[in-house]
Amino acid sequence: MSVQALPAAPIAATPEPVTLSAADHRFIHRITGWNVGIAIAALTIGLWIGVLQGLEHTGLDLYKYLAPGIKTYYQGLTIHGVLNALVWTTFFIIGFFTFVVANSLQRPFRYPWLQTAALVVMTAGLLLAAYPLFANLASVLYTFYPPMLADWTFYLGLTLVVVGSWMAGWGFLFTYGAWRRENPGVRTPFLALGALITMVLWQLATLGVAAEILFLLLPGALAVALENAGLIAMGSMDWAKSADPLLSRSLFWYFGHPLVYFWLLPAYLSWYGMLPAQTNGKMFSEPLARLVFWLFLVLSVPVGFHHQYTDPGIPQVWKFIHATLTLSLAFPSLLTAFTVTASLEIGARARGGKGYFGWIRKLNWGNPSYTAQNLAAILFAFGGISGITNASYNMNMVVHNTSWVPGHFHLTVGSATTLTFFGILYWLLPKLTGKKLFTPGMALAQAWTWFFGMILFANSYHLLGLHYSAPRRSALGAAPYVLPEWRPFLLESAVGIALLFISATLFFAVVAGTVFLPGRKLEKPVEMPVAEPVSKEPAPAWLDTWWPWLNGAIALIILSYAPMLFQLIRDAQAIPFAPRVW
Ligand code: HAS
Repeated sequence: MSVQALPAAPIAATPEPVTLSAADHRFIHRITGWNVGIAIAALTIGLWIGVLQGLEHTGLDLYKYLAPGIKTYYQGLTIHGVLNALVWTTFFIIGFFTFVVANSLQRPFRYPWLQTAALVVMTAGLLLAAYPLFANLASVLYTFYPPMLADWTFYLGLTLVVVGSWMAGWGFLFTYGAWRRENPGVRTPFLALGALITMVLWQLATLGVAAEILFLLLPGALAVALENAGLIAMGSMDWAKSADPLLSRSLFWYFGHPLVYFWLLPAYLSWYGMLPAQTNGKMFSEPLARLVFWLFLVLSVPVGFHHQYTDPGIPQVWKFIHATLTLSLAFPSLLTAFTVTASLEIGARARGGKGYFGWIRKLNWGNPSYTAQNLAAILFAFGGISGITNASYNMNMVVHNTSWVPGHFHLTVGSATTLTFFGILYWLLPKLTGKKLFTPGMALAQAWTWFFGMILFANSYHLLGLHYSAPRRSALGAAPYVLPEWRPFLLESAVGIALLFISATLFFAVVAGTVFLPGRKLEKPVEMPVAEPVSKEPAPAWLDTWWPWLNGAIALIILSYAPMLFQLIRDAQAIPFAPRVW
């Protein structure tokens, strides 16, 4: 038989591209809306307690009048940290990415039930964790270091929030897989790619905290609960009621530092891929933006020991390796600083901006969504400087466990992330509700008051920590060691807190007015801002290929963690959990 006569091999047909129907849009809006709504509700409580927290430091303890349910300073601090740092961020990011992934790929979710189930599991977890927080059964701070032990519902609740977020991420990845089959050879849109990389980073990062909770903390908490309920004999599960604090802390910080990039990358996604479009700009370099996200995937995890420079039991060489990797992790952020600024400059010059710096005035400062995000980026430049200071071993010895650290993270997660998320909401809420923003002027005032409030607050905390070693996580209002020299800084922080309180009130007024006030229908629909790249050339294929980056990330994690974790597990010394002291 000749070759020509052979029957033709069946060619795998490329599935027809699918687009979003009106019903798909409604579904995406619903899931996004619920996630974002829950995030804002958590933030409302978290910010209110934050204000009381800050005022306590200045000697003004208003807890008993304004939050009588909160029994101790540490209960307040735990609720503030968990709701703001863990709940507000995670729910907002899942909601935002739900919107971004579907709209960027222009494709409905492959398994919509998975996105719904993710929301249900996350919400159930949040409710379960909220109970011990408010009942004062889990005042262990958001880092929950043993030997402190919270009620089992706290750990199980947090686990469910994480598992739910994994399910949302799997849903994004299945959808991406389907899109990829329908669009062979096409570059993944930048916004979808950035969101997917962030979710894969989250999967890698959360393995540490999952191991800590499932193997070290939850069994102990369950043992205590079962004994107290008389369901098992006293002492029958003593093996579970202890853990090695150093191993626990190491697993926590394996997760704890990439966690901060899980908070940051959605902001970067918006600064790179959306913000330029809001000021007539273009993406200065799309390939570079992709490279930055891949670098974060590779470098974000193997740095956790920089939170443990003062921990005995971690040999210096591992601290040195993690310090070096941390400083290289600043590189993609420095790239971001220059390229995002260049993208915005393109816009400002298109709007008539002139001169070396004069163009800055022509940026879209009248738009609250734009302004909030640009102010967030400016604050992050300072948060980045204090981060690099923290990462430098000898400087860390000066500032570790002082108020410098809350100064740092209020400029990062409290500003770069949170103020950017506010800015995103100022276009996303009108998009979801079909109603005008209530009101652009109020939203602008919100962004500026947050900006100045955070400058004062973070500056005073940084200086108190640097000059006077004022401790973090301490009820300074009741502390006998507060020196008169601290007073001006505490006063400065109080002015900052007052501005932040005004800002938070304005934020909630904008949200409530937009969502609940009747009428106010948009004349024309809001579109998701998408910045066009300057160059029409597609990004190189190696910047749209997962395996080298994912393998690199896993290899680096193994090299930088496996030997030390092996040693920590081998030498583990179980210390009994402490009785509850709060
Ligand atoms: Fe951090 C502690 C090191 C970034 C959050 N960090 C914390 C804690 C939190 C936190 C919550 O090495 C406390 C944890 C606890 O409870 O104990 N951090 C760093 C380093 C970076 C860094 C090196 N941190 C972040 C981000 C966070 C965050 C981001 C949240 C979102 N951090 C540390 C260390 C500790 C630490 C130690 C432990 C301290 C201790 O001893 O306990 C870097 O990623 C920072 C790099 C950033 C830059 C800035 C680039 C600037 C940009 C803005 C550009 C501006 C524009 C505007 C575009 C180099 C991108 C242009 C303006 C126009 C007008 C056009």
